[in-house]
Amino acid sequence: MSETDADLDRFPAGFLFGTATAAYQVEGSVHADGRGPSIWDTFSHTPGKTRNGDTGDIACDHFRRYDEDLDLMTELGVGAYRFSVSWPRVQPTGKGPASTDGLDFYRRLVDGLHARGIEPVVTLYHWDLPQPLQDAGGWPERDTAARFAEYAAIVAQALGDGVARWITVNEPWCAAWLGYGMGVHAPGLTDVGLAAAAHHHLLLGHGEAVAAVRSAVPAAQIGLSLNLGVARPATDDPDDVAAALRVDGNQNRMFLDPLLRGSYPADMLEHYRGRLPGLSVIRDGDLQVISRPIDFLGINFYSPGTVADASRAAQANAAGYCVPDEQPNPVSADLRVISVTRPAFPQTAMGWEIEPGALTELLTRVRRDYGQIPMLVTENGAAFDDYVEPEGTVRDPERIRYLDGHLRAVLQAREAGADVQGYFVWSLLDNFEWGFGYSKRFGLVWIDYPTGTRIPKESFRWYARVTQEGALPPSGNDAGSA
Ligand code: IFM
Repeated sequence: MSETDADLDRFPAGFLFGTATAAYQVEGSVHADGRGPSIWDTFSHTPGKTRNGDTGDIACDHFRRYDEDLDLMTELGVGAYRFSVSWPRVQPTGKGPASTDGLDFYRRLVDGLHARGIEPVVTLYHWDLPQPLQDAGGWPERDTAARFAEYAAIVAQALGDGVARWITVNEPWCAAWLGYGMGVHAPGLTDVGLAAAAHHHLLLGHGEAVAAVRSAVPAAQIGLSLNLGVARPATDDPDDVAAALRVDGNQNRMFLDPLLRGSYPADMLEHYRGRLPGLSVIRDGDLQVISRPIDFLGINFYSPGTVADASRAAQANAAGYCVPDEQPNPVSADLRVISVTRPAFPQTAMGWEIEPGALTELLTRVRRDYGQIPMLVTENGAAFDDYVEPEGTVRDPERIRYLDGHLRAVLQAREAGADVQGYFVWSLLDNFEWGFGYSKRFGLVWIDYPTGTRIPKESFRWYARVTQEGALPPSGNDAGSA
């Protein structure tokens, strides 16, 4: 092995290894202490919306078993735990005074983390909008951004003495486009114009929350987590190249440009003109709010994508791609694109292609196009069809290989000049995977849902070794042997 290879197994001192969860996916106890309903309670209780009708009512019971989960984190050796605060636990109706009981849960969590030497990283919004705010129109309404800023101020004042790193919004693309455009996430609407308006107000809410958190916690490090994509054209035909550019606009540039340059990309403004209310909701001064300085950019990454122009399914097929039979969703139809997959690439249980090098590509692209900004990979991980062996263990070599590959990709990106300062495995626990219910397992820890029993998987032991040594096993070693 060359010296360079050896260097690329090791992370610098201070690199933040973490793991992540989100409130609705793990907490359960949805009626405890006066918690109000969120759009995900409503959506998951609507017949046909989630796999097997699964809901987050009990989830991993983390609300009651958090102490046990904190002990698992100690064993895992992580320096940080990223969790989200449930808005309807703090403000049951989405406005008005805070629930002290609701906040107390997060206080206990923060204190428990500090007692174990683990840094809390708080996400303020991971999709559980209080239902009354949706009843008033939800994210397509400007007022929701103002309500979010109020809520952010409440949480920052309550937890600010114990939390130094804040993420305003998680994956606003999902909240806007899956929730209001494709209808596969709460609140389940299929209207591209509403999705575009929600997109803008989620970014506006982010900007307002940055100011709210900064004023309550002046020394805070504040950012947001974007699920950016790597959108490649299926062929070099100009129509496919243009299709990939439209997807890049929707997934990447419509976020990065307003946040880091203070303007929306012209091609996307043009594309969404006429989809109402759409981006007509932008008002003077909004872009200044959205582009308020942030301290880091959180990037969630799982898989790259390949797209073709909607008129070119036959050509993509002839070029060797797997082309889906089903009708494109409303957002892709509006963008006039189809997503295709490459048969040669392995996939996770979500059907997502595994290509770790795409993460390096993404991180270095952000650095190249938007300048030097500290980055954290705030989510990366994979679902596989895990099972418990008769002797009670869970062997998950594919997950170990996936994590190993993506951690190496982070090192490669750092080597290429991207300032990546940390990495969070999604997820600590198997949990409620939104529309897929409990059918998909992303955890380092197996959850036996009927009993709540936790079983650390082999990937847990593997990641514990990485966090302890600050290094990956030398490349060439079987990444699957934990
Ligand atoms: O489970 C989700 C998480 O809530 C947001 N990012 C992607 C994960 C896997 O789909």
